[in-house]
Amino acid sequence: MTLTVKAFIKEFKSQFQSMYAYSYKEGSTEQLYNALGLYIKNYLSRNWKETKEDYVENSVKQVYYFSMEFLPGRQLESNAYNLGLLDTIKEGLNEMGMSLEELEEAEADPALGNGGLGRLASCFMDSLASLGVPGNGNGIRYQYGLFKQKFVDGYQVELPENWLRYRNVWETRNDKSTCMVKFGGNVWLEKNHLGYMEAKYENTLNVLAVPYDTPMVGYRNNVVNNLRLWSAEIPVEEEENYHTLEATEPIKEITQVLYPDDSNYEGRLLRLKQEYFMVSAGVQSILRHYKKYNLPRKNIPDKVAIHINDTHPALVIPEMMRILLDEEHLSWEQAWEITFKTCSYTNHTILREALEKWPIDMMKDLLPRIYMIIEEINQRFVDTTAPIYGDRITWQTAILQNGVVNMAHLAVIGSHSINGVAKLHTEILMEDVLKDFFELYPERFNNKTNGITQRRWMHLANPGLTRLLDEKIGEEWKKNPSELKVFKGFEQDEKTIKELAKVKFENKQRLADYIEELQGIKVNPKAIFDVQIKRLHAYKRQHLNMLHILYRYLDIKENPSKDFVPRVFIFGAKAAPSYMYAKQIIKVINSLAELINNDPDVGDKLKVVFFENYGVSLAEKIIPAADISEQISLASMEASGTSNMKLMANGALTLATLDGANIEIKDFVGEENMFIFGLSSKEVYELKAAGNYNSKGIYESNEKLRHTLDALTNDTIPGLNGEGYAVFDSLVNYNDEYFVLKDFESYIKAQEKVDALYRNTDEWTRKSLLNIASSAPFSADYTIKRYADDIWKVKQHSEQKDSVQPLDEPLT
Ligand code: 26V
Repeated sequence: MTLTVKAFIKEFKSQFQSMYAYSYKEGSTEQLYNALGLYIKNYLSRNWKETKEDYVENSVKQVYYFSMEFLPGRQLESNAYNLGLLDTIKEGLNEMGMSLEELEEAEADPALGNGGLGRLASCFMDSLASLGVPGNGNGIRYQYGLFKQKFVDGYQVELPENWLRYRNVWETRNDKSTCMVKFGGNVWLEKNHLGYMEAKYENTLNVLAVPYDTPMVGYRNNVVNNLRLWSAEIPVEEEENYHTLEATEPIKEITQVLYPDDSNYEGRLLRLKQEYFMVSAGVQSILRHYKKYNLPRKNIPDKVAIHINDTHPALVIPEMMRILLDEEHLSWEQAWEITFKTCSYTNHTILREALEKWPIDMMKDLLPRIYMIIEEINQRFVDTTAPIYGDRITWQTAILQNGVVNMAHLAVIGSHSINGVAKLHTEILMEDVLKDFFELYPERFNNKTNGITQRRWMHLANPGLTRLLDEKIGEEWKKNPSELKVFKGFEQDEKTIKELAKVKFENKQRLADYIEELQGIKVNPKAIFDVQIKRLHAYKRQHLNMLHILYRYLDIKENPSKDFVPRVFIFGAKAAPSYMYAKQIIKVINSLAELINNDPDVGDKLKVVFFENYGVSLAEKIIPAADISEQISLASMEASGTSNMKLMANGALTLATLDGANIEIKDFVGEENMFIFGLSSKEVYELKAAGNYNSKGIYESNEKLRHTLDALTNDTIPGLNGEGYAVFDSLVNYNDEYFVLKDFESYIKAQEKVDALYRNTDEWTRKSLLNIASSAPFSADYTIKRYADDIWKVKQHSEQKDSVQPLDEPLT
């Protein structure tokens, strides 16, 4: 049944009135937004209920995606869109004198993740529902999301992100499905009267896990899956023991705040508590739900797939063992077979300092029973591996090593599938990071290149482009992204090229207006919009970008009559609060921006915009307006990248090293339609192995580079307090860990090619068109299809009229 505008207006008014007891005309933007959100939630509730019932009635296999992070972005527009209500609602609101855009700004953007890993989880949730795959998310309902970033004198300052302040209309608290999670205390095994070994506990800290469920709406297919986020509370029956606010702290803090450091592992007790809390509640709730299927326990892997998103939820493995052993009284062998067949693991980073290793003593104290089980998993692993493969490899792959629990090893040993997130990354796992495991279990390793949801990142973020595509190639691409390739046929069509250029220009104009409104910087929409948006990290090399800007600035100053192609450099990046070097890079970029943007000699030739508080909502504004996508990590370091895919799909040309998924972008769009520079991953490995890298030598021998680097320390950039020296020192005196200086020259050359091509607008736009038309393989729908088929063995349950088609050149 389709909703008419008239019916919508009537129902919306009554929704508002029932919530606030006055007319919508008196409502604040927040109230109107809340009413609209709840209206949409009511509208979808029937599908939500029926989807759940359908899964149980048909005993279908379900996936549970366990992730410490989700970055869903705002949900009002995307839910309305997926339900097919967007146009009706927009029209209805207009008739009532409001606009959707205005109400949408009142929605909090839940920053329950750090970056790529969390956003990937949310793209996957969207694709699962849209493909009709029975799939659920399992995570934490952090009361405070990733910090809000402000710049004060160019320095990053962190503020709390209280995203729940005005309530969250999308969630449903589900008191019926709470679980108890136990920490600490003493535990021992005792034979009970039936002769089973039973685990006995004393003096534990008992924490109530309360689930908040959020609907994950499929694209026009009546499917609504579930995202379950857990919140920690005091158990009702223990309330009398918690007399003071202070006493409640150890419980409340568990789900209070997201850890903001995604690049440097620290063995913090609270983080381990968070991980176990989420895992234990999730596994308990799955096994409880499984009972509804009335099947023997040995069939669990036929009906349940649990995915471990990075090692953070790897305690799923011992937790599942614990329940099957202690509560279901299975034998070790039976429990292990079930657990192993149920679990699969994705690795998202090769950064050694980000790999989780928990001190054994900490694990023992906090999770005594879990530690006992890990010890046994480790012992059995050692006992079976050593006789066949020898001591060296066994020692290197053991879970317990040098007083720590190696979580990646636990995840690999307990999972039937291990995957990386781009071709190169998976190769690096097999040849380097997890090399020994690849020798033990080659059959477990596979690649699943990341993807993005076109619904959010094209259809909704870029309506101009979407209209153009609909007009040129029909609407089929929206259900079946591989149809995007039809757009290639318009490569030589002058009219289409002009129209595409116009779409981009309008997007840039809109972003330019926004920049002026937000930061007071006037940028020329005809300039190249050059975008680098991602977490700030030395390996991602925002400072290489900065050096090029500085180089260009000096060039403008020294050659005032030279003809420059105007450029606007756009950054969005948060640095982990404790990551000093990353924060120093932010400060240098901000001070450099201040200098450049206010220098009358520069004018339109160069501008630098560093957005505060980068996140999903900002990305939606920036990406459609980008001309250049900066993907300049040191080759081998970036597991995949996903902003590269979003930018490409919106017609930006990629300026990249051959790292992560940039390699696949090259394979699909062709080298001639992007700008590649720098060392290859192989060269990086060789250079590291040779051990003779000498950044100071490069500094001394390259005049251009020396001139640029010297500007960091000779007062060219006002307002710095040693940050220029810090960057200079790390690059010149501490031998430049990420080979920035080594790649500098070839980066500058690539940037010159960018300028040259941009002078030829049609040629540029033609390449832009080819990028859009080649972006289909990076649809998360395809990625999810491959996870579902190869790893989880789950089917697209709901009848799909337009199920995902195989690609011409499938990614493997
Ligand atoms: C690591 C840690 C370390 C312990 C403390 C908290 C914390 C939080 C997050 C992380 C995850 C870092 C891994 C990550 O985000 N990897 C990114 O994953 C993207 C999706 O696969 C991929 O595109 C990026 O290349 C990769 O850097």
